[in-house]
Amino acid sequence: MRYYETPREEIDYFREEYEFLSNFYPTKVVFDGITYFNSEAAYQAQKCLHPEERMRFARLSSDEAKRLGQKIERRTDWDEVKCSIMEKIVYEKFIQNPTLAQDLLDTGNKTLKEGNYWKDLYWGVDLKTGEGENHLGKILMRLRDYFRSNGIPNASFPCNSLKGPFGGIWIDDRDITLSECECIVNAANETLLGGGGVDGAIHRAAGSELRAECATLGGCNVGEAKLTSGYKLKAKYIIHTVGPKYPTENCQLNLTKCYIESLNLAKKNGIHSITFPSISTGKFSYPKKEACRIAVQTVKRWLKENCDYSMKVVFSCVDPTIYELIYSELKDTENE
Ligand code: AR6
Repeated sequence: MRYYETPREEIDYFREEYEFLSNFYPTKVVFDGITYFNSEAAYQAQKCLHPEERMRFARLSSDEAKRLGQKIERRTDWDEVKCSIMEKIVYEKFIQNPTLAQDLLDTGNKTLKEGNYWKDLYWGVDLKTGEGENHLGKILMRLRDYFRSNGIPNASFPCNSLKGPFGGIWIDDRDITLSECECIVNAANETLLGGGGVDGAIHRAAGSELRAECATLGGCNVGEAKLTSGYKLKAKYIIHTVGPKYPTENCQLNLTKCYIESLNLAKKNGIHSITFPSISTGKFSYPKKEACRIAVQTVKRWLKENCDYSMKVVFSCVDPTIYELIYSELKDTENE
């Protein structure tokens, strides 16, 4: 009888209901400041000799990522570090997706093996012979034990952590209304009574009480900021700032002011975590590259000048172009 024909109390084929155990399973995972569409892409990206190349993996399917991983120039210590990197990524995948962590726990005490036909005897086992080191299965079983003893921890997802890969600054590709920070910033207009874009999304998610409070504030000038409650949002507060239209007189200065005034107002109110949208880059047509440069440089300068105050800053970038621009600006200025 061949190995795969014997009845076994184990899960040795990561497909169908057990596909979530595979790194090819399509679920977002944030790793080292980059959001990937699957853990395979996150893993392959870590092979890069030049870290700035990791972004190339961010939007790839698992197959595409695997292929690109075979082509890029590889870091020299890869063989020594790959197993511990894999463990970290798989851990992040599960804690960032707690329903998957629960599914992992539900596999009970069954042995987990990545059975395959493609002769990967390192991460899995050969489905015909049962031979292989099964490192992925071992990682999964270790995590399962860990979750069983300690519960499923809160995600160390950027939004819950005060430490970021860029000195306290994080990038998030989700809608700003989902932010778990204490405060989100709204790219509003001078009336503060709502509008389209991110403003519309925030008003919709916060509910009508927000508009009622905004109506008492007497509007807001370009480059200034005002605080309200967050109402139905997870965020306790909203800071409304009005970005400049492009092109207008002093638009660069006014865009800089939006970030500074928002951060000052947050600090004044004892806020320690804040999520920004990319102010003025939508309806107000500010060129994205320049706006992202201003955003990153201004925030970094403010954090430096206020280093006695703990503040986590998240850039919410639903637009992939903005995401990439903010990321490269952060990377380029990493050592400044
Ligand atoms: N989460 C995060 N970012 C978002 C979201 C969201 N839900 N929705 C859009 N963005 P815009 P502005 C991004 O037009 O240019 C309003 O009508 C979007 O991809 O919202 O400052 C106000 O009432 C873009 O990169 O703001 C004002 O009249 C960025 O947010 C005017 O628009 C800003 O786009 C303000 O224009």
